[in-house]
Amino acid sequence: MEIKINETEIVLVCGDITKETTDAIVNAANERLAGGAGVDGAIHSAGGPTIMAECRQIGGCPTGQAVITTAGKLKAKYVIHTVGPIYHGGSKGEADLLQNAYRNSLKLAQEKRLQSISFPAISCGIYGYPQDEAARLAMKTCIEFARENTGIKLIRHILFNRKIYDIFSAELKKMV
Ligand code: AR6
Repeated sequence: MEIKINETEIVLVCGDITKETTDAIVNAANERLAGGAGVDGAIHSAGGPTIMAECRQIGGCPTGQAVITTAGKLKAKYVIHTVGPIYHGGSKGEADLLQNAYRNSLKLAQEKRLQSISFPAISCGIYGYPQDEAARLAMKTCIEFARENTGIKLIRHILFNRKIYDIFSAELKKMV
């Protein structure tokens, strides 16, 4: 599914983010940038050790913020590492933190003058965010960003299976 907001295309696809050829891919990391399972593990294992070496230099990333490294052996040029919230029931600021993770990743890409970026479904795996609510916030934040900013021409959301693709598509359809 795809929509266009001003100059920016927002695209949802099923797939593996490590195969993406956008300028940047986003990693759903942890605050220590220590690597892990899920999409984080997949990115470090496909990209090779230089990404982790750069993460060690950076040292960490608070929840909702984003940092950037090169992308090692991946086709993308950069990896933007952001940290989504761990879901604790919804009353611990999780919604703001999740929106910040998307917004700060987009801002960083824009500052670096990147034109295209791919996101995974941040916090939708190990961090336990309810997927429909996470999808709504992801779509809302990207649409708002596209309305207010130019420069990024393509925002792709790479959903790892059909179930989460359908959840993201349903939320996007409600907004257009
Ligand atoms: N491409 C696209 N999406 C993927 C891929 C892939 N190759 N692999 C998994 N996903 P998760 P989180 C999906 O758990 O919830 C790590 O250990 C997955 O199916 O990767 O933000 C970190 O180090 C799910 O839909 O991220 C942190 O400690 C989505 O990506 C913690 O997990 C996100 O799931 C972060 O947890």
